[in-house]
Amino acid sequence: MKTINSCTAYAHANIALIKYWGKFNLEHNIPLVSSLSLTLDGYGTKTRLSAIDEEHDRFILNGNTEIGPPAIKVQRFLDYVRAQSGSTVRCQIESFNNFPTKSGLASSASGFAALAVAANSAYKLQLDPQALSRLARRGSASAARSIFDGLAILHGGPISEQDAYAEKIKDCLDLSLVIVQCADTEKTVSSTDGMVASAKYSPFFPIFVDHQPHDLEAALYAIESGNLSLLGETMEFSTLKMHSCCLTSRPGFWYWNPTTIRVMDAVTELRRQGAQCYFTMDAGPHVKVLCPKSESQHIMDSLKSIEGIKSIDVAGPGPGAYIMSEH
Ligand code: 2P0
Repeated sequence: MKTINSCTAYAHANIALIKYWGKFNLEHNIPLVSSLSLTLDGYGTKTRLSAIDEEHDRFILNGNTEIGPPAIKVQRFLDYVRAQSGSTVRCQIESFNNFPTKSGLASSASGFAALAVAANSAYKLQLDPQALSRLARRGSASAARSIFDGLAILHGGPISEQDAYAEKIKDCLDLSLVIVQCADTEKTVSSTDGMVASAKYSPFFPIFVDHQPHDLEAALYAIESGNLSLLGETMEFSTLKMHSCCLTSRPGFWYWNPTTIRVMDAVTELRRQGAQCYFTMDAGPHVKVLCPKSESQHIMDSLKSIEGIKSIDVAGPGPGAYIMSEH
């Protein structure tokens, strides 16, 4: 039996500008569409992994020992790591998010990216960034993108497991996301359940999938040519198509609340007045507003008094996942 070292890793959350929604392969967690994201500074997960002499792994999230689905997901992920490494050592995983968990702020992205980096070191898998991204994807597809700093594209579609990884995209845009928290409760429909239901029931889902290559191409062209308005408009189109699939599932479901709508309204009005700002929402009620860094303070000041907002903050591009200590 091979032993393992302890390891602490850190990863930042990312927000999809062009959304992943739907699975090509549920078992290997291969997304049905490619997606594009921005890894954020300031929103992260710190994860410490250490060996324990027990029958099962122990997952402690924000100080609470998890049982049920989150613990099972982590255990399954580590079973895969152990199968790759030839080790049978069980471990304790202690994770801390510095932002709300399971609310649509991408905690599973930072969580599984940090866990992948820690497990790669502890179980001595010696994975390169592309393989690390593939490993993180098995935990949560969005986690594959948090391995990298700034903008990243995650490849999806009817592709092999080997081809389903993320890679970094270079950019010259000085982007910020104003993060508007519109609730302090956990979401009721998980992302996985939401996307599986959308694919099964929504008549709009095939349209979302059909449009994805064009949306990605437009976003990549916008990034390359420094065209923020094209990037922002394409981003809004992507999120509205994703949420249309949720609304038209059977039964329909929605991640938004009245505050979400008020913020969307305000962003649209600010744009009418000449500001460069665009909204996107994930599997939760929060609104993330894309804007140039130079306008982020003005956007934040203009939105902060909207009824129902729990907090508002600005995030810029953040670093990729990294090891903090190996003992
Ligand atoms: C994304 N989301 O591209 C999309 C947009 C939420 C909305 O990826 O099933 O936790 O574990 O692979 O990555 C959130 O879902 O889902 C997500 P699984 P994940 O960011």
